[in-house]
This record gives sequence, C-alpha cells and structure tokens, in this order.
Amino acid sequence: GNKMKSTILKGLALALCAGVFSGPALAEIQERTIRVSNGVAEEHPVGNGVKAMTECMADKSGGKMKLTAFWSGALGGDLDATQALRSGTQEMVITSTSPLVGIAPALGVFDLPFLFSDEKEADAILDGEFGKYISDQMPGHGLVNLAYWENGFRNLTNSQRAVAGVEDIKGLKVRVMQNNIFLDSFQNLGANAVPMAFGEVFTALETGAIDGQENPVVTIDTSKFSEVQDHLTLSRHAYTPFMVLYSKPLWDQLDPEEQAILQECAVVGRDVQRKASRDLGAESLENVKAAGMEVTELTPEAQAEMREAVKPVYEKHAATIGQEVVDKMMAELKKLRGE
Ligand code: TF8
Repeated sequence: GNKMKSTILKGLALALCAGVFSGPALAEIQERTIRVSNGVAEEHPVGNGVKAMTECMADKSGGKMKLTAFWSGALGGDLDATQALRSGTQEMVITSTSPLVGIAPALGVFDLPFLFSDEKEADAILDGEFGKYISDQMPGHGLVNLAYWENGFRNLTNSQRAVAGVEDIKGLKVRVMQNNIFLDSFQNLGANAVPMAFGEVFTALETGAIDGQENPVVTIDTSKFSEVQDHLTLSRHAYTPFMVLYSKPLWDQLDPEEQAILQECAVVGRDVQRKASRDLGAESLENVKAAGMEVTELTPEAQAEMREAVKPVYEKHAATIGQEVVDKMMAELKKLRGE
C-alpha cells in the first residue's frame, strides 16, 4: 500500500540525487571558503579568470567550494602572500614568478630578457613539459602550482623622456621587481635600477622617488600608472607569467576530489584569463594613450641593441637558476621554433 509507495519514492529520490550530483565523491567535498589574493586591481584580466574559476568550482562542488578574492595587495604583496601560503595561513595567491626567486631559484628562468617571442610560444612552454617540470618542483618549496596565467610582455614607462633606445634609458631611476636578473638587466641598460615591492610603486612614481617602472600594458592601465607616467616604450623585454599557487600544507588537508576541482577550475580560469588579457591588451593601450601617455615603438635596430646589452645576463645567472633548467628551456624553445 502506501508504505511501499513511499519506499519506492525514497529510492527514486536517492537515485536522482546520485545522478544529478557526481556520485558518492560529493560527500567528500566540504563547505570551504578559499582566500585568493592578488596585487592588481579587480579590473585586471585576473579578475575575469578568478570569476570563471569561482563559477567552475561552484558548479563542480555543488556550491560548496567558494573563492574569496582580495585585490590590490589587500593581503600583502606577491612575496608576503606567498610566504603566508608556505606557512599555511593563506590558501591561494596569483603572483608573478619573479618576486619568488629567493624561494625557488629555478623560476628565474622566466626573468631572462627577450626569452619568448610571442604569446603562442609562452603558452606552449608553460602548458607543456617545461611548465610541468617547474610545477613539479614547487611542492618542495611548500607550494602547489595549479596553472600558469598571464601578466604579459613587459614594457618600460617613465616620467622623464621618450625612450627610443638604450641611450635614453641611461640614468633613469627605474623600479624593478625584487629580482637580481631584472636588477642586472636594467643596470646593463644603463638605468639606476631600484628593487621595490609592487604595492609601493604608484606612490614612488607619484612622489618622483623613481622615474619609471616596467610592466605589461594591462597592468600599467589597470594600476593607473598612466596618471603618474608620461612615456611608454613597447619594449616587450620580458614575459613573466603568473602562477596560481595553493598552500602545500593546506593542500594536504584537502580531499583528492577537492584537489581535482581546484586543478580543473584553475585551467578553466586560465583560458578565460588569457583571452581577456589579450583582448584587453589593445584596449589598454588606447586607454593609456587617452590618459596622455606618449607611446614609442622600438625600431628593429633599437631592439637589437637592447637585446645585445642584456645578453650577458643569461650566462651570469645560469648557475643561480640552475644550468639544467636553462638548458632545458633553451632546448624546448629550439624544438618549438623548429631549429
Ligand atoms: C610587478 C608584477 C606585478 C604583478 C601583480 C601584482 O611588477 O608584475 O605587477 O605580480 O599581480 O611586481
């Protein structure tokens, strides 16, 4: 009679639940609010990537796993936040590789000037065997890399003069990241290079404590450097990727199902983030022009001269980065270029 009907209905309801969600594994997923920090503003393409990653996680976890994002260095800069991950007091950071070379010297390979020729090459290296080789080393440093996202090719800005070649850089006080390869590169270019955390750059430019800095155009635009810089040179002198890092001590407390969701969704976010970065590239260039920045393109000769000036950096820093790491990168690039 009625009792039997209700048993059948209960069974049916259970079967439906199991079908709608992804089976028994869902039981292992807990309600989690994961903090992710970044040094840039939410308008940066990283904002698009975090949004896509958040939606993906909600989708795959039945709404249980959430990201709470902190922008503009609200939880500390790239390096401070990364240290918080290593000690297990913060879950995630999206950071440039460059400020982390003190933790993982191999990351210095991405700081070598004029390493990648275009975005396609960067994607192939980062999403391929080499990217995995670097990611595999991160747990040894208390970090788990979920994916490589994009900051972009870096360009020089300053408040003093249009820079059309190496001779114009001479004597400019240029902020560089806390990274010896960048310090050396800009010293070789004749700049007075000053290492500084990203969070201090705007004020230092505004007060004239420094003349210039270097970052991709989307970062220059979304960080409003156009308000305090008059000249932009499209030097494309380095492509330093973002890593989407998770705290290793906290990672080890996650269920494998939760780990898989984070890994898959960081890649979903990556594709959205890179597309936004490339779409916004042209728009950002228009924005900074509209804000009054004068944009200078380098002639092939000026570019060649710049490459020549920074060349010694490769050999000088190979031992610190690890000769094996540098050789592997060069071999991969050769393969990609069909050389
Ligand atoms: C730098 C970096 C930074 C980014 C950003 C904080 O110049 O390029 O702009 O890591 O996410 O320090």
